[in-house]
Order: sequence, then C-alpha cells, then structure tokens
Amino acid sequence: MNGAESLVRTLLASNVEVCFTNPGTSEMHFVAALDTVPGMRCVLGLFEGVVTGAADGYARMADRPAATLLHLGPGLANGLANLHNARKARSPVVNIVGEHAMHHRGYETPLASDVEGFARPVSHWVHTSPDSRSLAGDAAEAVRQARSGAGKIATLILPADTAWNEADGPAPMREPAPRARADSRAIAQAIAAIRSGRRVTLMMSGRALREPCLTLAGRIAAATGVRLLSQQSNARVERGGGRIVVPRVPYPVDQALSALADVDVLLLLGANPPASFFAYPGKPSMMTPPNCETIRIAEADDDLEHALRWLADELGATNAAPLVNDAICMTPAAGALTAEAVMQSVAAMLPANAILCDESVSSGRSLFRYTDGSAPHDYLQLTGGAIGEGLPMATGAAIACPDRKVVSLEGDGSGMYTLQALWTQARERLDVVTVVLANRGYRILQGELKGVGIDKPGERAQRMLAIEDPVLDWTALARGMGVEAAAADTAERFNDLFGAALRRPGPFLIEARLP
Ligand SMILES: Cc1ncc(C[n+]2csc(CCOP(=O)(O)OP(=O)(O)O)c2C)c(N)n1
Repeated sequence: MNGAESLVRTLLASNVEVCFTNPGTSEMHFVAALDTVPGMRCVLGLFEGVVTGAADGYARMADRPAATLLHLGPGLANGLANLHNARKARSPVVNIVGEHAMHHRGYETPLASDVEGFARPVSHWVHTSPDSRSLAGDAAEAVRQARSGAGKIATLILPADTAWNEADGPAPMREPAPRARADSRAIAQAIAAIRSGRRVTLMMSGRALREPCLTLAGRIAAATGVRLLSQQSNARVERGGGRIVVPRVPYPVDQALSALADVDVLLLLGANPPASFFAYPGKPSMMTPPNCETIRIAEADDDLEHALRWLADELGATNAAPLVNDAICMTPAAGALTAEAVMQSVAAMLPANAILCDESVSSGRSLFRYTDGSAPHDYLQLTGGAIGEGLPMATGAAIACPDRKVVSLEGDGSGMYTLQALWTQARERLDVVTVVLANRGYRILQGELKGVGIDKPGERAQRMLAIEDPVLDWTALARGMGVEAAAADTAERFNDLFGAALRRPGPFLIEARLP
C-alpha cells in the first residue's frame, strides 16, 4: 500500500467520507487511490473557492468534516476566502494540500511556494507530512484536530513522494478531547446577575442556536425574564414556526445600538461581544452601552448544552414553557417583484425541513421577519463576511443532506465569485433551488458609501458599485453549466417558478429581476 492509499483509508476510518477536490499533478496518487479504495464520495469543484465553501456547507449540516483536495500553494490560496468563512463558522474541515516531493522542494519551479504560509492564517493546525509512513498517523491527527471543540480547520500538506512511497497501512480514528465545561464561577455570576433584577440579555451562537439548547434557553427566558439574542452572524440556526424566538443583533449600527441600548448585563454563551461589522466615523465599535457588564459563560468550543442545563437547573427553569414562533400560514407575494416580495414568497412557500442558505446581502433585509413563521428549517448564513460562499455552501449542504431541499438565496454580485458551484450541482444532481436576486448592483455598498460619510459619490465611484453594463444573464450562465433556469419579473411568475422548482428534484435557478 502506498501513502496515498493509507491516507484515503485513514480518512474513511475516521468517518470522513466526502472529499471536495480540485487536484493537480502533485495530487495524482491521491486521485488514483480514490479508485482503489471504495467508499469515499469525491466531488469535483471547478474553482477552489467552490471546494472550500462546499466543505464548509457540508460540515455545518453533517456535523463532521469533509476533506478538501487542493493543488499546492496557489490552489489553497484560491480557496482561502471560504476557509476564512469556515473558520468563523467553526466548521470542521480537513484540507489535504499537495506539495512537491521532498527532493524537489529546493528548486525554484513555477509552483514552488510557501504552502504552510498560505495555510496558517486560516488553519488552527498545519502540518507537512515528512514521509509516507507518517502520513496515515498525520491524517488521523488532522481529523482529530478538525473535530476538536466546535470545529477546526486542519491543513495537512502532502509532499508527492509521501503519497507514492510505501506505507504501513491506515491509522485508526483518534477521538478529540471532550469539550470543556463552563466554569462554576461564571455560572454563579450569571445566576447572580439574573436574580439581581437588572436587565439581562443572553447572547448565543454556535450549538446554542440548535436543539436541545434552544429549548433550554427558551425555558430560562420564560422562567426568569432574561432576553434571548443571537449573534449577528451564525453558522446554523434552527428557525421557523414552533421554534424558540431568538432575534439576532441587527447589521446596521444604529439598529444594533438601539437593540442593545437597555442591556445592563450581557451573558455570552458561545458568542463574541457584539462589535459592529465595520467601524464608521463618529460611531462606537461596541454595540452595548458603556456601563454594560459582560459575563462570558462559555466559549463556542465549550459544551454549551451542559452550561444551559446547569443554568436551567439552578434557576428552576427546567419545566417553564418557552416562547415559540407561531407557525403562520402566509400567502406568497403578488404584483411587482421586489426584494421584499421574493422574501415573502420564499417564506410562505418554504417546505418543512428545508435548508435555507442566505447570501442575499441587502435584498434579504426582511427575510428574518418573514421566515419567523415559516415551516421549520435550518438557516445558514455568511459568517466571515467574505462573499462568494453562498452557492458553494448550498452545494455542500445538499451533499450532506440528500433528503432535504436546499433553497439558496444569492445576490447577483456575490454569486459571480463562485458561480462554478452550479456546475457541481448539476453534475451531482443536487436538490438545490437557487434564487438570484438580480438588482444589477453592489446595492449594499451604495448604502455603505453614505454610511462612511460620502453623500455625493461621483460617476467613477458609482461605476465601481454597478454591475449592469453589461447585464448578467443568469439564466444563460446557469444553463451553460447544466442547471435549468428561468427568469421572473412579477411575483406571480416567481411563485410559479419557485413552486415548480420545489416540486421537482435536481437543481434549478430562478433569476429574480428586481428593480
Ligand atoms: C471577498 C469579498 N470581496 C468583496 C467584498 C465587499 N462586498 C461586500 S457586499 C458586496 C457586493 C454584494 O453584491 P450583491 O451580492 O449583488 O448584493 P447587494 O449588495 O446588491 O445586495 C461586495 C463587493 C466582500 N464582502 N467580500
């Protein structure tokens, strides 16, 4: 058995069964090993941003890592932005990155680069395998690292000769350390704050936004009057009718400031202190009032369910009835097709148990308001602010959950970064309905210009934020990659297309032509 085969067998033994790939010469032995070893699902992405974004989407829904296969430093570099997003989502990902054979590394060849240097800022763990006999153990360690805490990015660099030389065989799965538990002092402080009569907000992220944590938090809120809030960006939230009411910190600074204006004590459960997305002249960075006390109950890597059970027990909240969203029977929008109309129709028609991937940017401002009462669903959003994640993330989510419908809301500007994901959706026959919000501009940035104090942008500045000359033909782009598509410019037409797309299997793209 060569090193490459020992690597693939080790990944499978460690429960890594999907590999998103974009290989080159240095990874050919790995590619060949995929043939010899049955069981690994290999999914080709035509750009590395698709590969890494899909690994993120997969991990969010499967709760276990996929592997990526990337071609040396430049291949990894092409995938960095979505690894950044995955890192912020705390998704477990195992990157396998090719490298020149050890004896070839000293030469100044075209692809020679500092692979570890590219990997380090987005990876929690980086390791270059020294030889073929170490590779299996290194791979088991990479998976263990990826599965530790809430999820980590592990990058294993594979010099070509470690793949082709003789190996000893696969390595067994290694278990990560159990998640750390909340400190009793933090729990005591939180309880004292809740009992003090001050206005307490419990801000959550990570696993806390999924069951059984949500119900525990809902019980604590019902029993004590603590207000629940989620971080602005979260990897995965269980939302919709019948689910616990947890608003999120708004994106616009003024709205975030007023949402947090009357907080005396902020309890953080797997969440970061609420800093605004960007700094703006004359506005604060921290959204809580200056005299607000912040108590960190547990970090995202910790056992959040344990912390919530502990709090609920101490507070006598274990039987309180939590506040849940009403399941609302909504009617789809009618008339002109605006961004709000799309959100209303999507919310009204969303099937139960759907996965809603959101990179709708400014068009999705009203999405939460409408989907509070939708059929229960999982909500996935951009966590690292690097656009170009939506279409790959939907692709990975669909591979993780083949029995669930994926609805992918995509800005036309964001969509253009990684639209090759559509080809992968077609090739793998994935059940993804993509709605492109075609407003022909970087609309959010037009508002941001004003936000940073530029009231009268000149023609050149405006031209940097418009994508209408030439107009992008999304139906043609989708068809060119094997995805059936149609355009809508009225709400009725959108509803017809969306309904039909939900009823049929396989990918479909709707270009929602917005004003
Ligand atoms: C990787 C990356 N590059 C650039 C940006 C800056 N940026 C933020 S939003 C945006 C435009 C988004 O356009 P679109 O998806 O059409 O949404 P809209 O603004 O029209 O709602 C850009 C370029 C970014 N966030 N990430």
